[in-house]
Amino acid sequence: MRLPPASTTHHARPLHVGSPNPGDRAIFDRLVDQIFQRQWFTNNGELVREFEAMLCDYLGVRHCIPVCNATVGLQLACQALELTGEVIVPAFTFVATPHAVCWERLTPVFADVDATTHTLCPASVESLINERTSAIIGVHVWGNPCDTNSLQQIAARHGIELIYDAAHAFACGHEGQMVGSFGRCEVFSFHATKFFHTFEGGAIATNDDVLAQKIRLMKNFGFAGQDNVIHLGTNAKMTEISAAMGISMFANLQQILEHNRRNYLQYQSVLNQVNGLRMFSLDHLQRTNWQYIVVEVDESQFGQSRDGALEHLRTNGILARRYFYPGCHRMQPYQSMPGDTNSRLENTNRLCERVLCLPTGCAVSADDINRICDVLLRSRRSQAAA
Ligand code: T4K
Repeated sequence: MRLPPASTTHHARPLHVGSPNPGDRAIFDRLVDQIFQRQWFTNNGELVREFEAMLCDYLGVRHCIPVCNATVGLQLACQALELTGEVIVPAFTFVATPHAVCWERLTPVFADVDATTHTLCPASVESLINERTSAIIGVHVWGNPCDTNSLQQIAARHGIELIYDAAHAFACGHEGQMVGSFGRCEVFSFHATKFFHTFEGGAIATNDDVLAQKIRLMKNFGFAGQDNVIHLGTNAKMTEISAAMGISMFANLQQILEHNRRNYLQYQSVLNQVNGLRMFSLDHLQRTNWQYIVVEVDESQFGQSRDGALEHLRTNGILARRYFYPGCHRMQPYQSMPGDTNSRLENTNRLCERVLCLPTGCAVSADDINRICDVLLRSRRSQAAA
């Protein structure tokens, strides 16, 4: 058994959304010793190369280039594809998605998401395409793959690029394919809060050799060899210590998946019986990492608002989150941009008002889930005094 045991009930211990999943500590320690023996800490070291080979093998993709984080990975993808003008993105995502676009001096244009899948609505995307549009960035939110077929058809029809923010979607897949090989490239996040992590980190997956070569140059200042800079570049390299964590995560991957799945099914068995709560469904997916417990709260039926429930949970030491409130379009600098984005983002706005993410991952035990569900149900106004 490589995973440390999940806690038993301990009411004083706060329960977070985003508690890191553990890598295999013995493997990690051994790799750290090697790093110190070699005195090689970064710049495409042995562990980064080994980690990349493991990623490619696991995902069945030709290239999966480790980078320092997904935000910079998305920026590199925008640069490498030489995007211009407008890029269509969802507003129901972590703000890193439009920020990466904006940082590259491109204009993010927000499309609505589908009310059920929470991913980009193809019809909304197509209605926003014009002569300035150079790309679509889909987000596989909660590890649920976008409607890749429809988006691919739209991109082809209009001659624009299609890339994916796959920050949530490591170990997920559909259409018989792992996430990693859809679109021109896909960008994973290996942030500490993700299903699979390297403390901070990310990777750009692609089957396009030419694009991969360009991204490799660009992530290392454009160096083609010592003293030979042949391209504009930045510093987006992953360190050896992060790669060591990633390699050690592979040893636990299957057990983390199983733990997450058990947690999901336990939550589902309770919460889907409750009037006014609807859990985002993962169990129909071909492959998922079960990393997100997402509940939509319908105040009129549940008898408490989403924010009231959140506050009640917090008071009881349960740190749930309302991702992605208030929606990227209501954050700066996007809120101040011209145009009436709000009226076309009906589903986004509804989700931003209703979604609550509950703690899961290896740090969360069956006892914890009983307690979290109990506290959530007691947040209902009629129950508050009970
Ligand atoms: N695209 C999407 C769709 C994303 O969700 C993200 C990242 C990105 C792109 C960008 O990827 P990176 O550039 O980060 O690789 C957190 C994460 O910082 C962020 O990576 C993640 N999405 C986002 C959804 O969540 P915050 O602002 O909520 O972080 P924070 O500090 O409030 O932590 C979240 C929870 O995790 C807290 O309950 C505490 C817990 N936590 C956090 C850390 C860092 C731990 O228990 N241990 C830890 O070490 O953004």
